[in-house]
Amino acid sequence: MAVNSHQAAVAERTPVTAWDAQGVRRDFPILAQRVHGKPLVYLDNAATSQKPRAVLDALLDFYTRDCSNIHRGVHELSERATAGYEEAREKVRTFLGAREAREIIFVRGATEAINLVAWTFGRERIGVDDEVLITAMEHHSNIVPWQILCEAKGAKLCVTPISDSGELRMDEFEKRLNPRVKLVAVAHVSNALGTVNPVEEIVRMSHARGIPVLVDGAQAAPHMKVDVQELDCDFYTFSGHKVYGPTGIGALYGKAALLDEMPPFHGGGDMISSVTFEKTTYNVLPYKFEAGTPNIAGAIGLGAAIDYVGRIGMERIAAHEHALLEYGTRALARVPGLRMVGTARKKAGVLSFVLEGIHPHDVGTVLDREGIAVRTGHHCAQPVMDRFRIPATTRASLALYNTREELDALAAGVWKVKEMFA
Ligand code: 7TS
Repeated sequence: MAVNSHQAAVAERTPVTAWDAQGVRRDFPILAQRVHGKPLVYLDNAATSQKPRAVLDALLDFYTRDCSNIHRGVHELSERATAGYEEAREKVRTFLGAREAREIIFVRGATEAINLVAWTFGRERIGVDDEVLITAMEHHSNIVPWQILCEAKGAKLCVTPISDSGELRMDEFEKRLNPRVKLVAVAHVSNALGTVNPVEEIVRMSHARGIPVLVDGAQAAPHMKVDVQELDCDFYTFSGHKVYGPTGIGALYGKAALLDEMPPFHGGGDMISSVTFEKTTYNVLPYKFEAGTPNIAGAIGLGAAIDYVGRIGMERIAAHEHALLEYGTRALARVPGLRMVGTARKKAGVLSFVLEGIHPHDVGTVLDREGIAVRTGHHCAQPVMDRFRIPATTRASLALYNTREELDALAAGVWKVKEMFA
C-alpha cells in the first residue's frame, strides 16, 4: 500500500525519544476544533477515542481504490480487499501477542465478542447449577450476556466483591473458585474506576482448578501492551474504536483448541465449507465465526490504528498516560469536596469523581460549556455505582493525545463548577 506524505511524516517522527505532544495532536484532525468558543478538550476516551489521519486515510483508500467483498471474488479488487482484511488480522495477532492468526476473530466489538463466547462456549459448557464467576466492577457487557445465559441454563452468576479503593478482593475471588465454576470473566481494566486487575494471577488461580478465563480488554488494549500468551488467558477481547480505530470492529482472541471445539455463533455465508438441506459442515478457524460480509473497511482501519500506536510504542503511550493520570489526580485532589472514585494502586486511563452536593450531570454540563468533553453517569457499570452508594460519577478518561494543559483546564473547570453551585 502506498505511503502518503502524512504517514511518512509520522514514520520520520517515530525515533524521537521526547514525547512530541503537539506532533501527536496534529495527527488527530478532530482535536483542532473549538467547542462553545473554547479549544476542545476531549476527555471521553473510555467511551471512544479519536482517529488519527492514518486511520481516516486507510478507510478512504479502501473505499476509493479497493472496495470489494472478500474471500469470494477472483478479480483484482476482491483480492486486494481480502489481502487487506487478512493483513489486518495479522496486525491484531501481533498486537495481542497471539500465536496464530486463526485465533483472531473479527467481531463488532467487545460486546459482540462476549456474547459470542456466551452463546458458543457457554451454550456447550455451562449447565444446571454451574457457575460463571465475574467481578463487581464489570461493564454491563460482561454481566448481561452471562445473566441471560445463566437464566437459560439454570446456572448461577457469582460476583467477586471489590474493596473501597476499587480493587478486586483476591481472597474473596479464591473463595468463589469452586468446582461448579465453569468460566471466569473479568475486566482487565475497569471503565468506571480505572483499576488494573491482576489478570495473570487470576488466570493462574483459575487454571490451577481447570477453569478457563475470559478477559475483557476493552479498557486495557488502548493503554498498555497486551500479551495473551503471557497472560495465558483463554479468551481476550477489545473494541477497535477505543484504540483509535473505527467503530463497528473489534476482535476476539481465543485459544485455537477451544475455538475449534466451540459451535458456531451466527450461521450464514463464509462460515461454512459445504451446505445441503440435510447437513452443513462448518468452515475452519477463524471463518467459522465470521458469518456474512464482515466490516472489511473497519478491519483495515483497525490495522492502520494498530500500526499507528505501534509506531509510537505502547510502552511510551502507557508511560505518557501514567504521568498524566498522576498529574490529573493531584490537580483534582486540590478541589475541596471532590472525592475520587477508584483509587486502586494500579490504575489506567480513568479519573472518576464526585463533587459533594453537586450532581455529576451538572458538572458535565458546565464542563461542556468550557469545551471539555467528559462522561457523566453510571458508565454502564451500575453495580459499581451501587457498591459506592452513588448514582453516578463524572469521568475524565485519557488518551495518548491528552496533555497536562488539558488536565489544568479540567481542574479549572471543576473549580468553576464549585463556584457556580456554592
Ligand atoms: N467492556 C468494557 C470494560 C468497556 O468499558 C466497554 C465500553 C465495553 C466492554 C463494551 O465495548 P463496546 O465497544 O462493545 O461498546 N465502555 C464504554 C464506556 O466506558 N463508556 O462508553 C462505553
